[in-house]
Amino acid sequence: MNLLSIGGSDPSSGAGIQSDIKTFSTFDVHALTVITAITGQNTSNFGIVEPVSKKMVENQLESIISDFKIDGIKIGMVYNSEIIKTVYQYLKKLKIPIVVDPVIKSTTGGMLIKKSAIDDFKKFIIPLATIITPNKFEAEILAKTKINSKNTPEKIAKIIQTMGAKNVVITGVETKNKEVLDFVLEKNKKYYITDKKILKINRGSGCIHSAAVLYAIIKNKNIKESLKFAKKITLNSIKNSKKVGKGIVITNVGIWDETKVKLSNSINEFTKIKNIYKNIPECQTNFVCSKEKPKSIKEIMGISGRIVKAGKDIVVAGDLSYGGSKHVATALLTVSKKYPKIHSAINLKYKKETISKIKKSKLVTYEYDRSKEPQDVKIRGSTVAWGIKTSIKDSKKSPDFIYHKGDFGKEPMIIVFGETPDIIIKKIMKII
Ligand code: PXL
Repeated sequence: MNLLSIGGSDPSSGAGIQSDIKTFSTFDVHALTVITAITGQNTSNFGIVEPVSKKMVENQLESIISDFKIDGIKIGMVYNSEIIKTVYQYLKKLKIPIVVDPVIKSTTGGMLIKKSAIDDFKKFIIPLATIITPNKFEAEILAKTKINSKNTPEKIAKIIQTMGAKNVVITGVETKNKEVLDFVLEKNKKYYITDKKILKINRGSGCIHSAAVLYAIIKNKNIKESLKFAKKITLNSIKNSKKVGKGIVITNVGIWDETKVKLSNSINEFTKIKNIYKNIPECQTNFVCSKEKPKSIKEIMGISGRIVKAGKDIVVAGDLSYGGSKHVATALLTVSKKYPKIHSAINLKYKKETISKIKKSKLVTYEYDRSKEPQDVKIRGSTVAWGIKTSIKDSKKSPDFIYHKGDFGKEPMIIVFGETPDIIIKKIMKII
């Protein structure tokens, strides 16, 4: 896959073209670049901007378009009207997804577009956008209107959509106690995307967000999924940001692990299920996900602590790591040896009501009896593997659920299995 980033050079690699090369590479995508301007800047100061000549921008576009199959394009810094019109001339003919990140000012205060070019940006660049990703400040400048109770995010997004962008997301439109909200306006849909707030002034989060949105769209995710994906990646990059220079920290996408992202999203969804604390067993819950064909529990990601109940609240204690779970990971490992498509599992409290819903659901369920555990299995401590193996020994279909009713001093348990963590969430919703 080839993704093209059109934007400015940032020698500190915190933002701009250099940041996009890092982000695309993390996703194992070939990054193509067209540099529209050179900036002199670091983690403290923004120096000067030298726009690249029309001829040179044209020659870069020509070189790339004539050679590569381009799957998607991100437009970042386009400094002046001449560059804007040149980019438009080349892109208007292309029928591929384009993400427009309408950057106006850097975190360190440098202007990334000339004031005189903003009208042409609206006229030529915004209509190219499959999705445009302004932050609150940028949206207000583009719409020439401050967001407040009268001029709602929807109204501002509508103004920007009317300029020709198919979809609009205004990031950080509202900040709550512990959360940041993005407002999204699709063609016939509007909604908010919420995630945790991280208080860290950083460089590069906007660039990472728009680059990740483009990647997700190319991977056939819909707009909502793409934005959720990008928000997770961005949040993580802020968490992992590093103080590489003397000034503010630079975001760091790090090594991207799809297993981790999927599991982390589903754990988040799990914790939001109403009254889910009632389904957490005394020994607490782990939620795991494996790579292809795991050979041991070291290749299965789980929570190094557990999902624990604290009164009616749910707390995720610990980090996601390979080898983070022993019991649930062993259950998954055992199932995946016979059914390699199963990559995820979670344990839930054994409740009679849940079992009767499981039985009514007609999903595939197996049971084992812990009182029949052989002595040597108990001594070796391999009771989970034994139980799971016993329950699926003669099975023909992969399990949705496996449960046991416990034994003296052993808590009964239900384990839910699925191809992916989000499928597990769907199964849980059917049985609780
Ligand atoms: O983050 C926006 C951005 C985009 N492009 C370049 C930048 C910045 C911010 O500093 O320098 C070149």
